[in-house]
Amino acid sequence: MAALYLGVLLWLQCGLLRAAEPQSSQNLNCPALAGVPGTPGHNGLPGRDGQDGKDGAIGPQGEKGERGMDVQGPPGKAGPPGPQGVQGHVGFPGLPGRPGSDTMSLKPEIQQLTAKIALMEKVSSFSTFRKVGQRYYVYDGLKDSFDQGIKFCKAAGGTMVLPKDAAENQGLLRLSVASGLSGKVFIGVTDRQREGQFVDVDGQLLTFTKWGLGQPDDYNGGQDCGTLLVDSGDWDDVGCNDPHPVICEIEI
Ligand SMILES: [Ca+2]
Repeated sequence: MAALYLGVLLWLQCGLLRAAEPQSSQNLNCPALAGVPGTPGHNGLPGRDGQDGKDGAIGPQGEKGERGMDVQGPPGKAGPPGPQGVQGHVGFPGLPGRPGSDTMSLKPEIQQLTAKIALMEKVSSFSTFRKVGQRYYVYDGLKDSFDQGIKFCKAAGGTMVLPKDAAENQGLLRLSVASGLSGKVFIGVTDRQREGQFVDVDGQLLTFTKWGLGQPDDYNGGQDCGTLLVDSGDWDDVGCNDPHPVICEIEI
């Protein structure tokens, strides 16, 4: 009650001073009387989310878990091989085998026939061929040097033709005529290693010859390879690089 009385007294004093000296009374610290409280304002909008807090302290260790199921895991890798064992005992003898069939005993003959058929197919691939003795004389239109003829016949699975007797010489003559050839055809004889001594392509001495009259004459010193004259069947030596028809013989 005393405080309220002092307050009202101080307010009245300040009011008098303001009326007398309006300028100086601006700096007076006069209390103001409290008015009637107004109605409360509306609630403001919610503030923004705050920043994440710091991680909390590590919690206490949990309780021990229950024992897992007893399931066998997958097998591990194979280990290194062990040392060699002791040799075992000799086993009992086996039972006697069954008698061989006819197919087994015929096997070599079948192989021979198969090989002959393969050679016959090769022979028949030439444009003309003729069976002479145990061999086939074949011609395929090649006209070349003596050395190229040797290579050609070797690649064909045979050798350059060389009659071994009068019948084979006649057979070569007939094949040449049947092939429409004329002039001379190469035969596998040469005296390049030793002048005047004709040998076959393997270097073996000849067992049969059919040289024409006055042949071989090594005309002008440049005739070291043999030919057969198609018109007579006689032999003549010619230049090895001269091109002549090449006839091969293939043994079946
Ligand atoms: Ca000659």
